[in-house]
Amino acid sequence: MKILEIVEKIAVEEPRIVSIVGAGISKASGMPTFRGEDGMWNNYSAMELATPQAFAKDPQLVWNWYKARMRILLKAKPNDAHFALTKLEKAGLSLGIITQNVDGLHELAGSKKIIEIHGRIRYARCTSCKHVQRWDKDEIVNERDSLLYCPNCEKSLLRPDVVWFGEPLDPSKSEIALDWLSHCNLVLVIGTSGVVYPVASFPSFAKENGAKIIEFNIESTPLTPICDFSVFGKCEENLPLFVEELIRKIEKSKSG
Ligand code: BV8
Repeated sequence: MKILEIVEKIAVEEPRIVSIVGAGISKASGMPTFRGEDGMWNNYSAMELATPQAFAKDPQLVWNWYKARMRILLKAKPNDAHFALTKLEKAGLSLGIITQNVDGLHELAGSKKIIEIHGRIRYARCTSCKHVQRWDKDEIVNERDSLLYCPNCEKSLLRPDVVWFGEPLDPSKSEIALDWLSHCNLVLVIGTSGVVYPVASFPSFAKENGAKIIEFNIESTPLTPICDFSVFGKCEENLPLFVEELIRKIEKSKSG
């Protein structure tokens, strides 16, 4: 179905939109996805590396993975899909973005209402005390096979400030996310394989609260069956068109 037809059919007068975002939105910015053909790293899978067990066993291997990702991220820029969500927010139509991505590209695109539900790669936190700091500096990122230690308690290892598999989400972030999902009337599910929980359960939670769901992905996912519409193709191409048509429709209905 064409984007224009979807905008006509969703028939949401005062859109209160929540965007649930995954690695696919940052693909066009050069960031590798987790499960795509580029999702592997040195023959390891993210599932093996993004865990507390992997870090306990070989912190250097895990830090080398994050440094490899950061070297790509330092050259990455937000793409048209990120900017489309910023436009949605500026038009007053977005309750917020719930992103599984840790790359910080939504903030760089100018979005303000963001929940980084799986954390943020540009920060490192101490494994013992409460110290948190940025680490995305060239001298750190390019120094291979070196670990980061806490300058505050001076003994413990720093770890990436992200949520690994088997770790709980930040309850305060989950609470805000569920509040948004209870009050929204339209969810955009963008560039996510819909396999990582609990975020993969968020679209159906919103649907139970009466929201319509639109998926933007290059292929169908386990979430496709619960979506009211699926826009197949690159989100960096389709999402800007959708946002433009939606804003145009609302402005037209306001001007009578
Ligand atoms: C939790 C941060 C409970 C790190 C990430 C056994 C033991 C323990 C837990 C579990 C278990 N079995 C299941 C679980 C739960 C587990 C889980 O869901 N596992 C799955 C895989 C089976 N979840 C957890 O562990 C979560 N915590 O459950 O805690 C708990 C409670 C109390 C006490 C203790 C524990 C925590 C999950 C968070 C993991 N951290 N990231 C880092 O980034 O380094 S997840 C990681 O995957 C990223 O955040 C990533 O975003 C996320 C999901 O992947 P996607 O974003 O969807 O990316 P993916 O590559 O998969 O897909 C890309 C999509 O884009 C594709 O669909 C593709 O078609 C599409 N695409 C590509 N290009 C484009 C495009 N679409 C549009 N346009 C394009 N151009």
